[in-house]
Amino acid sequence: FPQAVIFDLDGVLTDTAEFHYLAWKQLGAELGIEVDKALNEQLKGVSRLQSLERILAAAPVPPVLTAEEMEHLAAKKNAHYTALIASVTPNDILPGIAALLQELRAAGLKLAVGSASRNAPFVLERLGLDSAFDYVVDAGRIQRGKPDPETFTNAADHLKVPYESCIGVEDAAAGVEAIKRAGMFAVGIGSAQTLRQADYLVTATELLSAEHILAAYSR
Ligand code: B16
Ligand code: MG
Repeated sequence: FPQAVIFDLDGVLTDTAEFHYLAWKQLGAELGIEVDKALNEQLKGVSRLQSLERILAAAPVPPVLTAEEMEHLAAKKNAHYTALIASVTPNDILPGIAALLQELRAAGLKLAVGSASRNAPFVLERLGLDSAFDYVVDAGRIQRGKPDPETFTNAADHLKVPYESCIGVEDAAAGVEAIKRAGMFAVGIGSAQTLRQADYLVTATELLSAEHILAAYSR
């Protein structure tokens, strides 16, 4: 029986994935680089600096920047992003998530957030979910972001749960890969095309239920 469920934040608990997209799009426009949906798919779950590297690499003539210039651009994107998330409220918790958290708790499972976002504590607070989890991964302390498994193994280590007894929930290809490399059961939210490695897949959060997830895990 599983003992813990580790949730991604952006795109799983709430749709801040859209805000990340808009913020990168805005930064891209300032740099003359088109950030479209396909490029954005490559940024999901990926850290701020790595996302910036991928955007710059997509430029017709990729600019060569110093570490300082990179930091400056990343800070600019974050300013766009924090302006957008200031308006998040508990109404922005994605459909089905609040009920799912309650069901999993009732089933005795530990709950954690495994987000690559340094803004995760603020977003959780805005959502009114700051006390809903036993542990929130501090992205600032993770050495290697998704698709490296560290985000998920860090949560499991803190919860003192073996990796094979953990379930990870993700909307990003990099995130599902991280869960699988951690040796955990992967629940994907999205299309089978993007999330090929998921052990159990739904197309939207409202289709998630503790009963279905636990049944899929035990199969
Ligand atoms: P920040 P997740 C990830 O969060 C986002 O999917 C990704 O788009 C973002 O670049 C990354 O967090 C870093 O976020 O700039 O706020 O530190 O999906 O792992 O919850
Ligand atoms: Mg995500």
